[in-house]
Amino acid sequence: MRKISIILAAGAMALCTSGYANQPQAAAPSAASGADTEQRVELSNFDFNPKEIHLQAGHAYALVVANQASGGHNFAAREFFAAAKVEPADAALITDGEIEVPAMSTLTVHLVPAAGSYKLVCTHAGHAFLGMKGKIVVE
Ligand SMILES: [Cu+2]
Repeated sequence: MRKISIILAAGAMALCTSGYANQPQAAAPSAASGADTEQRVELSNFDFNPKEIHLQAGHAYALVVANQASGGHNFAAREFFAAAKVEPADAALITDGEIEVPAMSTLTVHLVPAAGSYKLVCTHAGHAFLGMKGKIVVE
C-alpha cells in the first residue's frame, strides 16, 4: 500500500513539473521570429574570427564586421556579396565586394545569402599572406 502511494505521488509531481516546463518554451519562438540572425566576424592583425563562416541560404542575417585592430582592414568577398540580396540601405557600405572597416569600428550589413562556397580575404597589401583569409559556406 505504501509503495503504491509513493509511486502515485511521484507521478503527480512529474506531471506538474512538465506542465510548468512547457510555459517558457512556448514563449521563446515568437520572441525570436522576425529578427535577423546576427553573425559577428572579428577582424584583427591578421586574422578573421571565425575563419570559416557558416550561413543558411535564404535566411536573413545582420552581418556584423568588427575591426578590433589599431589599423584598417577589410572584409572582401566579391562573389559572396554579388550572389546575396543586400538590404538597399546597407549597399553603400560595400564597394567592389569589399567592406572597408576603419580601426576600432564596427559595420553591419543586412543580407540574405545565396548557397555556395565563397572566398573571404582582406585585400590590404600583405594581409592575406599574413593570415587574413577565410571562407564563407552557405548551405
Ligand atoms: Cu587586413
